[in-house]
Amino acid sequence: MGKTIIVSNRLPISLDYKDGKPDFKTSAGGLATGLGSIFKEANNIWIGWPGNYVEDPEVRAEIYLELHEHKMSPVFLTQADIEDFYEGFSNETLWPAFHYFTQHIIYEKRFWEAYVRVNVKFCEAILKKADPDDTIWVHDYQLLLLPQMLREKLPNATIAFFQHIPFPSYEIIRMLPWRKAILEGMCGADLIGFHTYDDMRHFLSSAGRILGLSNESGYMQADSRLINVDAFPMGIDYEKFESAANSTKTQNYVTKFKKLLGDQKLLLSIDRLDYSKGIPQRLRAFDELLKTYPHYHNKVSLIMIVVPSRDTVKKYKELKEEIDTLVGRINSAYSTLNWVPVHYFYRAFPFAELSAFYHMSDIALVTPLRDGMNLVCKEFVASKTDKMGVLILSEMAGASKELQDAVLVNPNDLDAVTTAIYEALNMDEEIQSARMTAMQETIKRYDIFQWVKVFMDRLKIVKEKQAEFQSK
Ligand code: GDG
Repeated sequence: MGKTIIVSNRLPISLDYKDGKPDFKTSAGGLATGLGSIFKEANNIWIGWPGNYVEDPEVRAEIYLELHEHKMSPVFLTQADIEDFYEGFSNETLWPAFHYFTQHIIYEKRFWEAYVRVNVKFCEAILKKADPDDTIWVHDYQLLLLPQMLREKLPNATIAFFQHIPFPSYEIIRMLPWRKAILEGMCGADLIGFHTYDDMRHFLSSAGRILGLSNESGYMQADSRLINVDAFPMGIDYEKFESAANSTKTQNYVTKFKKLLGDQKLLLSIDRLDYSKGIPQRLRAFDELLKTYPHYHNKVSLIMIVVPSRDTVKKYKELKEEIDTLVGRINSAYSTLNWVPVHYFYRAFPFAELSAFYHMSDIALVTPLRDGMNLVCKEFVASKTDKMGVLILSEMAGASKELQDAVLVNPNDLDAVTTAIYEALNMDEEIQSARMTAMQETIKRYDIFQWVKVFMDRLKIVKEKQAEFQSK
């Protein structure tokens, strides 16, 4: 059996410089944790971009050697790659298209050419490491062309693809001038995974209408190859969030934060800066709550963490300004000397503090306009070890399909979100506990390790079916 190669645009590290020397921090993200169980085994490796532009060839060589020690292999991007492939086609064409923000899509030939060029760059980097019988698991929308590029060079390899963001309706896909190449690129994989059944159906519909590939129970036949398409809703490292919530470190933060905040109900909002997350809409609903129910002044606060992301892209800069303005307006209208309605942080927090925020908050307000899955809501539920608390969740998040015991809302319906907050603030403790327990059972059962296992097991089954099919 060959080795497994994980491929994603970003390696699970952040690269910094200490006294002019490259310095890495391994990322503790969900994907890194889940796949850690694979890529750290045997000869397996992870291939991706370290996340920064590195000009000096000597520094690149140093980074290469250092990462090699950690079973990672870097793909270096030029400034033009970063601008046109990453910020351009990935984040200004595909991201808005796949999240249904058609008004934000930029159609730019230069971006597309860079996207092809960087997918080729990844393919070449993989070919240097791959053997013909390896398993290659490609992740996400930055690398949609890669499965087919790999298939041409390694016809017998086992190639899988998982998309972390939504896959939109055919009506959106057909808008993209490069729709055929994109779908053909994905179809180089043996197994194509999405978070939800709807994403899967949208993909199958586009593959049928644009490539003429019909399917039977999620199996498509392209040339002499069978391709399986299915939904694999991603989980979290449940145990990590549960045990952190009960740890002394988190509890110390909880005590400290509660003392600072005083006796009030806490709403929590955590996202990367992104227009798909519905942050301004959420602030407007909170504003409406304070306007409609003045008895909550001094009694309820919103803790809003916005993690800096893509802030070199114009749309994101504008969004940041809109959020700053809205928070300023709410706080200036309602603050008193001992109460601030919105505690707003434009930065990431260390894990123990994040765990404390999850554990101590009464309500998590997770209202994206679109989200592939959304892990924040699952992390909140896992951290509520006393089973008290309410999750308000957008119907547009992939997670809503599993978490039917959340208070589900349409994030575009301001009144509905305001009412949901009001109901959550007044929810009976027994009901809170019952709903939280049900959600915890779901998330605990299907955690990140189970997700990886189910996906890899399916990949094996697909290869067996293919062998059977080809021998007929
Ligand atoms: C994409 C898809 C899909 C947040 N603030 C802090 C912090 N975080 C961590 C959370 C969580 C992660 O960031 C965010 O994950 P999400 O899933 O919510 O969102 P995206 O980044 O948009 O992820 C999404 C996901 O891929 C996986 O497939 O669910 O739909 O868009 O894990 O904990 N971590 C720390 N400090 C913070 O302040 N340490």
